[in-house]
Amino acid sequence: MTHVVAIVPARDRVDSIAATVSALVELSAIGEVVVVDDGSVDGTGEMAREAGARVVTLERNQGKGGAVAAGITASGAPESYLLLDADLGTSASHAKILLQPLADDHADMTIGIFPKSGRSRGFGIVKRAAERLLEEATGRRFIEPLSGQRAVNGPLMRSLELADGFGLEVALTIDAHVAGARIQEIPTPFSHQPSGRGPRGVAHRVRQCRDVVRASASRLGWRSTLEVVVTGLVRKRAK
Ligand SMILES: Nc1nc2c(ncn2[C@@H]2O[C@H](COP(=O)(O)OP(=O)(O)OP(=O)(O)O)[C@@H](O)[C@H]2O)c(=O)[nH]1
Ligand SMILES: [Mg+2]
Repeated sequence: MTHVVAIVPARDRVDSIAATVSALVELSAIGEVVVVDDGSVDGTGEMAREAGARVVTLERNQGKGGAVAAGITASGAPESYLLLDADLGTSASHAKILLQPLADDHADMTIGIFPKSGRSRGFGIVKRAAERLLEEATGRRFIEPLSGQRAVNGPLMRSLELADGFGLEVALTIDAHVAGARIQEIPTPFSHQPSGRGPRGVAHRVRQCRDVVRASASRLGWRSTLEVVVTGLVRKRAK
């Protein structure tokens, strides 16, 4: 049996963390569930612990990338990692789908695609920018460039320097591609709690955009990054 550690970065997710962790601890493929409580003030850490996770507590908020990096540092050297968002709830049980291609040695990283109906309902701007940046960096079109639901080969993961905040996913894909990794996107029946188009959702997208641009700029250069983002905003994606 391969040794798999699931890492769940969480900030103020007391509403969903227990269901997410409970679903993951039930999966025999997962050896340990590590929740990185990133400066939560709502009791997320306690809920996660009660549900069966090992909790790594960050006193001050470090952002998603820093939290995942802390989870990896605290997790020894597993054969594979699962990265999963805290708001998956009971649907986290589908995480095993992401592991199969790694177990079969068909992929080094898998990315979970949400069903169409369950995808984030934002404005699509950050997603389109991320899609274009990944296309520039890898020559491939990704369906869910920002998906945080991933299985990653252990040695590959430990060889990469993770980007800060919400730049994590785009940077992971670019860096894994540069390292020659086999990357597969897989349809999964996950569901989550999209932040939508309200003030919370807009604030989330602004932070996400900033972090994606920073992570890309440090890999592709500022000039290419800004060119790609600006043309992506102006031009509709060619079908
Ligand atoms: N470590 C850490 N994780 C965070 C932070 N903010 C959000 N997260 C986690 O990142 C994951 C994704 O956040 P969500 O708010 O679900 O974002 P999303 O699903 O990409 O976007 P929406 O569809 O707009 O909600 C969840 O596990 C959050 O708990 C943060 O500041 N630090
Ligand atoms: Mg979410």
